Amino acid sequence: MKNSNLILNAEVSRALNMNMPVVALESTVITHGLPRPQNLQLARDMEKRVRDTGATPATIAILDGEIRAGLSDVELLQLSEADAPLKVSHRDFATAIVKKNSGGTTVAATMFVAHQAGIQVFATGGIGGVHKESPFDISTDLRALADIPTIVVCAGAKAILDLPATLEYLETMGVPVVGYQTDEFPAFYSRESGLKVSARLDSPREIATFAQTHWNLGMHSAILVTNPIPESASIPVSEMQPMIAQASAEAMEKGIHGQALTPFLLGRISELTKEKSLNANISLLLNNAQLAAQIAEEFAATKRTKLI
Ligand code: PSU
Ligand code: MN
Repeated sequence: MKNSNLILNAEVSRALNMNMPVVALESTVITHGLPRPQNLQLARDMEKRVRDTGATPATIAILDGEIRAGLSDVELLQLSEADAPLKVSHRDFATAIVKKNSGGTTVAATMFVAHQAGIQVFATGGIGGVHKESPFDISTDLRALADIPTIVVCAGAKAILDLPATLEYLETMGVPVVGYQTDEFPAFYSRESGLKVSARLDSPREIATFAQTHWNLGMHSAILVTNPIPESASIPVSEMQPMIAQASAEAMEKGIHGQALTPFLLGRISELTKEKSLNANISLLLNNAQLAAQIAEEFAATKRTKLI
């Protein structure tokens, strides 16, 4: 392990040593993405979904200045109830460590830790991207996708972002955007966006083979796997659009920018759509945890075959 600040729990460490499937899970969704008490329930349910699908969950977070991969139930509780937790992306690790803070790791930060821990597959809800409010507000998630060789399973990106610009950035950086059983880039709450993925793949095995092929060529980027929200929980774009426009206008009016912008927009949208968006969010997160566990199993199987 390259990072002496990184602590793996025993279960994750054992699974990795045995080449068993492991799925990294992010924690900004726990600290900044969902309200209490749904955040703790979701964290537990995502871990359970990963286990039920046959893989070991490794929730990644910072606890009292320590970078952790794999949390106990008590530690999940501690994180979900932390007082003013940090939202930790690449630039914030050293801050959290020297100040001994606790925080949730963003998609970018979770990829960074997962890669150092030797975990290839990661499940999240939605990635950050290029914001509409300011063309210079580009999430570190996009740079991490360009640089860190992991398989990131998400439900696309929310229409609070400039989705065409986000896809252009990913194309420039050479990041494959895979549609799982779809040709269209999903827009988080909605299955449709009118935008195309770069490759459609229909099974977890094909995705594992695709990732091996990409990396065997010498590529170093992530593979972004986009998994549309289950039909029953999805909300049409036309229904979301007015709420997104309102949240965006309020953010500009209040001068909200930087790290606070994404949590503000997400919070306002969930207030405006009430229970519906919360249920959609939970449904897609569990769906992504399951697909990530299936991909991790296929990926681990290819690694075990090579060792024989
Ligand atoms: N998108 C969502 N829900 C989230 C986030 C993004 O639909 O909770 C979180 C993720 O942790 C993501 C982060 O990595 O917000 C991006 O923040 P920023 O735009 O400040 O980079
Ligand atoms: Mn930003």
